[in-house]
Amino acid sequence: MKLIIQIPCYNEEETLPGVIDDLPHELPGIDEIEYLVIDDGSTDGTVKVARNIGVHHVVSLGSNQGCGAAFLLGIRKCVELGADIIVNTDGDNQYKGRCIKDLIVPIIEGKADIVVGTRPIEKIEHFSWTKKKLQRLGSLVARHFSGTDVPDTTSGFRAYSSGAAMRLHILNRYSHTLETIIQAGHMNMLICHVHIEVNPKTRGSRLMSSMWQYIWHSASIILRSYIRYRPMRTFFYFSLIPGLAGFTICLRFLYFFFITKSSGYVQSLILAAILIIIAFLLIALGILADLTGTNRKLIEEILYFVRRNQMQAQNRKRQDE
Ligand SMILES: Nc1nc2c(ncn2[C@@H]2O[C@H](COP(=O)(O)OP(=O)(O)O)[C@@H](O)[C@H]2O)c(=O)[nH]1
Ligand SMILES: [Mg+2]
Repeated sequence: MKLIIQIPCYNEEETLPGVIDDLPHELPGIDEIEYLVIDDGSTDGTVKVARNIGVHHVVSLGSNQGCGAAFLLGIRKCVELGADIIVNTDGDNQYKGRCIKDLIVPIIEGKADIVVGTRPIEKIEHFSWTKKKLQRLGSLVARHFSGTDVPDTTSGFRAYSSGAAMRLHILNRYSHTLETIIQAGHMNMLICHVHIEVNPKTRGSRLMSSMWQYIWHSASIILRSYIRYRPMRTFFYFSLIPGLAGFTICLRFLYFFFITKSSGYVQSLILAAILIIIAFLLIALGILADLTGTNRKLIEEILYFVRRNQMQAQNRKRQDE
């Protein structure tokens, strides 16, 4: 079995040597371990440092495209390089490399497609009270929308089987953590979690520079990912707001019209009609999105088979050499 540990990096020249130093060189059940650094348009010496400290592979996005884009390039490259298991960790030395041995066990045993490292959030001293509560709330919402029971959905310390890596797509550039959990949940992948430890803070989070930016990004990722997988249900829920309001106003009009024999309230009848039309339009949008979603699922399936065939051809070529 081949394990590739990937590290998306944006200006991590200072902390990268510590990350690599901490990574395992051998692990039970693993024949080969390699490291891959994904340079996300770093302007410091990240690439040079990575090459000097013996990182096996360095790929570059060319310009800064965000952690989500870097993660996606990484998993595609790992599959191309013949990885059976891919571990993703941060370039800021946030996660302890020694926990990788626990992270990969459920995949080696065939019990999971994705294993998420659960941080001891309440015990992390450098996390503020607000950050701890936000992480808990984010995880609660993401668990609900993904239908999974992952306690720490924003942890970037994870192991993926090559099968899971071939199926996943990251459409947002900002972060991969929430989108992959929601996708994996709706694709019925086996997701489990193990407890991990974290290192003391090396620098502040760059992904969470402000609380409002974090909430905005996370909410939009969760909502957009959910709409992609459950469009009919989402638009139906949206339609309930104007639908119920329109229906109530309509009842009020009918009450006055038939019971009190009042001929007024035409404005409210117009408002009710507009709200009910909006509700029907939202349902129609849901049906259209659902039909588009069916096509997307077929395309995902085709892409998976293309990637799998490519991987098998590459593995055969490697064995022949
Ligand atoms: N902030 C940020 N991180 C990036 C970017 N591209 C890749 N990364 C890497 O993504 C990982 C996670 O970023 P980090 O700031 O540690 O986020 P946090 O762990 O969620 O607080 C690090 O290894 C970064 O080097 C980017 O555009 N912005
Ligand atoms: Mg980090």
